[in-house]
Amino acid sequence: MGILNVTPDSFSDGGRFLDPALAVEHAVRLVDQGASIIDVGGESTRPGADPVPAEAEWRRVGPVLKALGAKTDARISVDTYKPEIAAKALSLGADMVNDITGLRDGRMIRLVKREEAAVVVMHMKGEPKTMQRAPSYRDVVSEVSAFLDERTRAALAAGIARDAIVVDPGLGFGKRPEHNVDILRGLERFRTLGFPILVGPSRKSFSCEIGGGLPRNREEAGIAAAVLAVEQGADLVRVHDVAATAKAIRIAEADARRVP
Ligand code: HH2
Repeated sequence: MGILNVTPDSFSDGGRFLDPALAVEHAVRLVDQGASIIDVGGESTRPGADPVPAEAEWRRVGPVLKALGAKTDARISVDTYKPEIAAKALSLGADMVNDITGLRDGRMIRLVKREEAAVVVMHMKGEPKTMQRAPSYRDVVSEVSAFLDERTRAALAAGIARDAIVVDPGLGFGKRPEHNVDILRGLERFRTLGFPILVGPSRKSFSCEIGGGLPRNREEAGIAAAVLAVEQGADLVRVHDVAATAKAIRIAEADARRVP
């Protein structure tokens, strides 16, 4: 999954793709590099970020979503927790809703069901504005897993198809660095939920801590984290650096096949 942030303030690519033409060009490039899904977002949810009104969010993503369908065969995901934005995106041909609030809004559940869309159900502790103020867990993998279990049961009970659902433990969303590393190392434990697993480690500061602080910059740290995630059973990785990540994953997979 390639990231397309149409925002002025995303933590790593804010302001780069506010021009719809540049955004579409970037999406096409990500697909050429190996992305099979493009995730279009119009609100930064980095720690400390303020919510964006729906009108402003749509002014950012609407023109891009309108143009994108004709430019690529890749699946289109919309990164929003607002049902009104998701509804407009799906009516323009988006295939998937990436909901960082894990379908906590009943209107979103009903919309996804009605439109027969795919959905990413993500875990977040708190909300972006305050989520990094001393988050704590007894056992982060168990607690995140219990939340995803509860939300996916609600989705199934409302009639959303089992094969439309993807789960995501929400790296960096109300988690300290050690929580994120525990999730990456314990990713296999999410398999018991019975859904494909998506993770988004890309350029997040915690990934510089893997390997005892070996990666020096966020790009290479994120790529290493994506490789680890795939080795631990992730089905999808949400990344900015599609070309380098795809190459690194292919190398690691080829290596795994050679080891007796
Ligand atoms: N991370 C971000 C945004 N959306 N969605 C899912 N499912 N999983 C993630 O880990 C995830 C996500 C944050 O990254 P980014 O989009 O690069 O930054 P910003 O929120 O500042 O736009």
